[in-house]
Amino acid sequence: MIKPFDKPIYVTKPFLPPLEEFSKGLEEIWESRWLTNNGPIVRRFTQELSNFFESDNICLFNNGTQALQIALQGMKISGEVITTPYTFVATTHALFWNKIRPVFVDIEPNYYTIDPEKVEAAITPWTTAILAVHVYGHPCKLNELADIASRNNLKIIYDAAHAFGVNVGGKSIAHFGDLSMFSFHATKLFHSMEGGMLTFKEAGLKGIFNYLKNFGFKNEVEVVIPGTNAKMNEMQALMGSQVLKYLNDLINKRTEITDLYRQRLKEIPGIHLVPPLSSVIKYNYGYMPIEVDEEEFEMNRDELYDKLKKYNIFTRRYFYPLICDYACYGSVSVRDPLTIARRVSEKILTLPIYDGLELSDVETICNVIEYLRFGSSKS
Ligand code: T4K
Repeated sequence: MIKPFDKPIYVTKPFLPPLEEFSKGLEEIWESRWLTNNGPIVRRFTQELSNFFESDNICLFNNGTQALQIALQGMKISGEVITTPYTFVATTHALFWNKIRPVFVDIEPNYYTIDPEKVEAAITPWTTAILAVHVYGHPCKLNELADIASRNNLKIIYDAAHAFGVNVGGKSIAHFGDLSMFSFHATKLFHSMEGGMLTFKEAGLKGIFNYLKNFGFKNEVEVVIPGTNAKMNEMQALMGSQVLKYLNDLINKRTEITDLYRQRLKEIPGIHLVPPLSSVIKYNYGYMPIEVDEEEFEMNRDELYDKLKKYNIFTRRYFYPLICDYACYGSVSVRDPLTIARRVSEKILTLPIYDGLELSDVETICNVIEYLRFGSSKS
């Protein structure tokens, strides 16, 4: 029997900059007494991200969900949108809040992103866009989706909530499709406590998004759109700006963790890893998904999930259940059998990964998984 961890090991733990650094930043806020409404730190952070993404077409928000809702509204997306059921609920909620009908289609089995062939088959005269997700930061099949969109005059919107720092062919993932949404939530590799960002092709959208996130105010006396309140505040921007400086360190640490997990877990029957990504992809190591095969592991995913808790290891079943199986989407008719998405969602488990996770902790987590498979004889 392996000794359980003394303290809970969660699926993630946010990185925090050194307290002295953050306090220094807080002094600036105390000095200015500017807390929100496009303050100096939000403006500075916007510029830093603009430099990072080499684009002026970016807009910051209080969270990723509102960013996506506003994106769909600002782009006037309507009717039906083809999307994936294998994601976090917020992806579909953003459609619902815009009165758009989600059309769920299957994913591909290796990286769990939307299957372009299924997208093409689901197009109807009411389809206006594809809402695809770079799930776990794995890039979608970008060329295939671009081709389908251009042949059918559809917009491509990427939910890139997990994909900050991912590059494809030397280009940021933000530069693919018509628009991408990034989440800066505390549980993400890169975060601003809460926060979100849109990057987009059409420069004209920036003004619309700025109106939509600030009640539609053009000036003190003119409201041009019935907007909402989705502004990032100064504290969020301060956190984001400071975390950005550590991004490479964070990715490097997660690379080491992933390498160790892969090396240890590949030997365990019934634990399946995501195949190596193409060499043109610079990955961010945001998540550590594994598939648990009940027959080979001699235990199903849920049993493993529960047993790991006894060792104080709190994994997550991102993403189970499928979105279309939540009661609130029960009335959405789904034509695609979603064979792969269903299979993956029954087997998936995301393991703890964050910069503060020691390699010795990763060893222990792997020892526990190995012990649960083989029993005492192997450990
Ligand atoms: N699209 C996709 C594909 C997304 O994954 C998300 C968000 C969105 C859109 C929407 O973006 P945002 O509006 O959130 O910006 C978490 C996050 O809340 C959510 O942002 C994220 N996806 C989703 C995948 O995961 P929960 O409900 O699983 O989080 P929670 O609170 O259970 O946290 C997970 C673990 O992290 C905890 O067990 C402990 C640790 N933790 C968490 C927080 C909040 C900490 O150590 N410190 C913390 O402050 O949804």
